[in-house]
Amino acid sequence: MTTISEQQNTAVPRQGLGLVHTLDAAERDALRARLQAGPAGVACREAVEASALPLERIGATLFGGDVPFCLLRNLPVDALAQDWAVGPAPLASSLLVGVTAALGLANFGYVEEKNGAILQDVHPIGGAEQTQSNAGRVAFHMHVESPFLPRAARPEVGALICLNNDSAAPTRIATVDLVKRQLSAAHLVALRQPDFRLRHDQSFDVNGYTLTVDSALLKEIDGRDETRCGVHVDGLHPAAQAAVDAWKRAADAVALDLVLEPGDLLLFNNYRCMHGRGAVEGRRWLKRVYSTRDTRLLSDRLISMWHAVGARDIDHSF
Ligand SMILES: O=C(O)CCC(=O)C(=O)O
Ligand SMILES: [Fe+2]
Repeated sequence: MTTISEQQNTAVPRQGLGLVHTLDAAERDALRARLQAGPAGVACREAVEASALPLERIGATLFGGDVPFCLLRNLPVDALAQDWAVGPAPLASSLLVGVTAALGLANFGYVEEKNGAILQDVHPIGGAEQTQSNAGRVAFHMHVESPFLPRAARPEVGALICLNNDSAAPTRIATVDLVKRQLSAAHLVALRQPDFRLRHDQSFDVNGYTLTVDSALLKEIDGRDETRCGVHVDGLHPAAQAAVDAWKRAADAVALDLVLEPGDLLLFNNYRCMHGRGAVEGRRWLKRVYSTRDTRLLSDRLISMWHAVGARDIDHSF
């Protein structure tokens, strides 16, 4: 028989919210007016800088906070008609560009993913229902963006803005710190060894090749642990496989479910958080951008994965 205190001790903790900031109606309308007044680019950044968004706190949370993700709510996004289809969404696009620029981030796409698209539409796509990708409908397991690429080629920050979520599918998020706390010391030691094989994401067109890399899944960088655990990863021996299985189970167990609503913008540190998505049953449309402060591999706002894996002057060990 278990006592109540034992039950509490074994209960799985849930990821707490990082910074949440909601604009009031007047602040939202003022930001909309500023975004609509100017053309794209610099004007978006200036509109965001002039808004009521607490940019310093957002930056401090993303780059140095204990819970490095932020939910910004009630932002002015494009109103959709009843029979909307995915298409241009100038307000949502301006917000992604403006907020990331105001945080000192550079946006980029990959040459080999979605034809180099920088602002990407995230929605279910016919034929991809069963895939582990943001075009799928089945639950998308916890992952980081582009885990198979070296850190300098991975997004530092992922940004997702919601235009529609009729399906009420949750975006799931968990920090490395909280996932770590669920694991045994032996599993954590195992995750720090280069005993894991990561394979390229399905969203990349690798010209028929299979790109793999062997790496640790957990590493301390600048005093904080980071992960590069993705969906497509195998342990190279049974103890490594047991450790990654435990890691994925823990990430699933502690993840916070955020049902984004139109006007919600989620920003997360992609080195220090994992994210995923529940199953999608109805309509849904987010816009996404990858951002980074590390622009060494960027050329004309693009990273080529072939260039990244061949680059001599970056760390390829993690
Ligand atoms: O659709 C979501 O909520 C998240 C999907 C995702 O993981 C992504 O687009 O990177
Ligand atoms: Fe993702």
